[in-house]
Amino acid sequence: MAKSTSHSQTLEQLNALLAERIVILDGAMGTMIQNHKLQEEDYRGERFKDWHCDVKGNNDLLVLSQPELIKAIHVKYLLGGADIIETNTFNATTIAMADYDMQALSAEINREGARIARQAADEVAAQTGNPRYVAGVLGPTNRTCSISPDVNDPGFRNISFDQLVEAYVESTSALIEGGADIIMVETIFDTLNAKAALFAIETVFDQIGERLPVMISGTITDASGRTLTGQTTEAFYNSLRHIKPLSIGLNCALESKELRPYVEELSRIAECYVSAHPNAGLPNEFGGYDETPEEMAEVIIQWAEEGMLNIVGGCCGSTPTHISAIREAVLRHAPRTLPEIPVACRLSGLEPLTIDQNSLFVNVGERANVTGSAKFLRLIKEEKFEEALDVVREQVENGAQIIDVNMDEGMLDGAASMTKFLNLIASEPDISRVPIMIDSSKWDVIEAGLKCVQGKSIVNSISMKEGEEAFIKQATLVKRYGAAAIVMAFDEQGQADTRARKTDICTRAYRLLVDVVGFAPEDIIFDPNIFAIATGIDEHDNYAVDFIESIKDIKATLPHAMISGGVSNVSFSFRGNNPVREAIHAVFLYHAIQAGMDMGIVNAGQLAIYDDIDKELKDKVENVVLNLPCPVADSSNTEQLLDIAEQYRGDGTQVAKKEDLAWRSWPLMSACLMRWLKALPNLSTKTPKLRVLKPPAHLM
Ligand code: THG
Repeated sequence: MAKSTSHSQTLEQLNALLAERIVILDGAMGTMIQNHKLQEEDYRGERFKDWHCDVKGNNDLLVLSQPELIKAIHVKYLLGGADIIETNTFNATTIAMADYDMQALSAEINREGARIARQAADEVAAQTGNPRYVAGVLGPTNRTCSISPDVNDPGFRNISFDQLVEAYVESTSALIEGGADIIMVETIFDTLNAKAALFAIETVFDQIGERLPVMISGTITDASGRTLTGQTTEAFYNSLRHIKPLSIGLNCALESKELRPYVEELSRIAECYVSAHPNAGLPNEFGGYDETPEEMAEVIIQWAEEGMLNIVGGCCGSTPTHISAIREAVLRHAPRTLPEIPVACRLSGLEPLTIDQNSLFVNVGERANVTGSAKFLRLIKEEKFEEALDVVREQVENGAQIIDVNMDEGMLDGAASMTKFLNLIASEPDISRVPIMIDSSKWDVIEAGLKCVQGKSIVNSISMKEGEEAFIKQATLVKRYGAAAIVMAFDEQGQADTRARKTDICTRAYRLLVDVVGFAPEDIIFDPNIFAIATGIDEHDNYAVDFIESIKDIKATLPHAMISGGVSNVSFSFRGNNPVREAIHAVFLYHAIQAGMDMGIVNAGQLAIYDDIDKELKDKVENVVLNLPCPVADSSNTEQLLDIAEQYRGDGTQVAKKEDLAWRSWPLMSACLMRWLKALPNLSTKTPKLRVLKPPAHLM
């Protein structure tokens, strides 16, 4: 029986119900099926009596072989007071069905599972006069996209993002065909699997030209409060918010008592409704669950009293009696009111990273870049991944809050290298606690990267260099993968170099992103291009000023958009002289941050402090960065800086003008820089006065 109401009407009804009271979800299917003590032949039924392998335990198959039994369980939950029932399709993806060699039945099981639930819901709705809803369930599958099944090979995966998407597209379409009102992604162990499910759901919504409400429910697997793949509750939410779910919640694993702090956390941070469906206690020695309906209701009533809940039901071990008791207990309490959550860029690795107006400058570590670090390139080429990971770890230890990863080098297979390295990073919790910035000028490399990260990452970068159509297409995908994006000030004419061009291009990109793509403005990070200054070419003299001035324009006119840039670019003309480069970075950042720069790709741990820079050096650098009139007749700021640059080089052979070598006391003079300096070949002390250096194109 097909429903007569449209999906948008259903959503309206559901929203009205959620505004009015706590909504009741059903309980466990497995426990109810177990009570029937079904045998192999019961699972097979008539249709599968000759199936070539055992199917006992394939509970989802029962929608085909024992449809009446499954429908009767749904009816019990509905009569017990469930407003929403979940389809019996937890393991019905092609991936999980492969255990029984039944992958070809996946679509049919999902469709029938939804149809049976729909019939039950509509019949009870007609009897009782209040509407009931069907949540089409997508389970986690039996494979994890973020974890290697082989302890000796942490970069290995036995399932890919694309395979998951394909399976979830099939399940989702079938659930909707069968009559589901809601799509529910539940018991999420691995957020990357869930991101694939959301990607698939969006793909199907696109195909059918309609959207259904989406419920998301994760699983905290231990008392430390993390998912199986190591995310905290907030990091988990940040990874999945992009689909604008109807609700976010937690289910399974912990008993209700232990689940509480995490439901409370979601209740505090989520702008959508919050759900919980805990187990009826922990499994006993026989695998059963002992918490009585009264015991379970007693814990849950406290959550309701404190206004934490919008949707509540039960997971393993719960029965219609549990659901009735919970309903009885919570209905006296008002539902949680949706909080006003301030707009902010909310990223995550294993842990959340929120960037808002009050945030300090965010450091993005630049060293995991094959074009930006000779050492990193060598390590990747030689497949010395342990050492390459050490480079990244060192960045995080030195204060990088995000890690930029770039594999754009002619000799490398960019997509394969990106995949390999991000998979390796995923198994290093001390690195993967921070969000990843996927850096490539090639879209296929970016997309390969997006398929490896469970957190909310940043794409670096997209732009209008190939026109609006390609830009819109890429931005739509970035949104679907749930990432923020760096948008370069780059259009069909090329990279913007003046303040006016920078501001104009960013404004045009912003309007397309926000108005056409529906991109969240707080997920837009503009990079108005940091180019090298003091190169000896007059046209380059105002580059830093143009960048800084454009920040002010963008911040004043494009709400919530942020600003980033590759800071080390600005000092390319002083390559080989790190102390001077660091001074240029410090002065540049001092002014750019004041203008509103939110984050930058930097050599974390080697950032000098503006106030600590030797006065003479600082003045000359300031003249260069701000393109001030040169105080010396017949000279230039660049020449003036070059004049003193050598005495700051710091290779030990130069005679410093002053005994106190300011840079030596800089906090940035870390062991790693000292090593780097020692490794330098003996550079000639006779540096030509004016070096005209062009920064390599790939770094600009
Ligand atoms: N904007 C955006 N992304 C970017 C850039 C940008 N990504 C790449 C680059 N520019 C930012 N990253 C770096 C990394 C390293 C250096 C500069 C920018 C660098 N490296 C030393 C050098 O080349 O002298 C490396 C020396 C070595 O150790 O081998 O300066 O602008 N969105």
